[in-house]
Amino acid sequence: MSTYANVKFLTSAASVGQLVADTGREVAFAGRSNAGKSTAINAVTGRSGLARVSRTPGRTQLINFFELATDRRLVDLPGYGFAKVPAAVRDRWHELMRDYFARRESLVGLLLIVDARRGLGELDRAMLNWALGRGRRAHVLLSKADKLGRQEAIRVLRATQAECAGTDIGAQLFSAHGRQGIDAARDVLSQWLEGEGEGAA
Ligand SMILES: Nc1nc2c(ncn2[C@@H]2O[C@H](COP(=O)(O)OP(=O)(O)OP(=O)(O)O)[C@@H](O)[C@H]2O)c(=O)[nH]1
Ligand SMILES: [Mg+2]
Repeated sequence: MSTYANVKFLTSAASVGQLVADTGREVAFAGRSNAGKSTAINAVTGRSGLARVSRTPGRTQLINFFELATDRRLVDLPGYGFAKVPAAVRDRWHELMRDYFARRESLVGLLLIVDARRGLGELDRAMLNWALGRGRRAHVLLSKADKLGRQEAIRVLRATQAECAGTDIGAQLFSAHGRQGIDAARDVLSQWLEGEGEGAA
């Protein structure tokens, strides 16, 4: 299994003009503000200080690129759904996301981070539908699973899987703090980044 030993921060983009060259393959981590996207990137790469973790929701307003190997990237997207963000900031966010998703050829999959205590929300469903509509892979990490009891965690997992039934969207429990589901998430990433079952990139 890859340990992503050579992962490094590449750049932050505030506009589509600043995106890194659209070559190879990349996987984007998306989700509500504070869902645990940056923490998940740190957990799967095994590099605790790589992506910035914040207690203040909505802090990451840039698209951050991390290089795992030549032409293989992880992308930390700014979170959505944070009510206290000013309308102008939200509008800019929408524009940036729309442009990124519309034109990004190297984007092979969406890892959707959903706080297990909340479950899938309307904007999460919109993201999943977008990914499927454009022929991208998608997988849900039900994050912060350590905050739930076992029964409740399993209930949320089953409900999420039921919602995704009939698609090839996977869902799993995940906890960076509890070290749960990290290897499973890595397996998904490496399958997508290696392009298993698809033509070579
Ligand atoms: N208990 C618990 N807390 C977590 C876990 N993962 C993340 N958190 C906490 O959730 C908060 C938000 O984590 P981030 O990784 O910054 O979330 P984010 O989705 O990147 O947030 P934005 O970039 O602001 O959208 C932090 O206080 C983390 O410590 C987890 O597995 N368990
Ligand atoms: Mg973040």
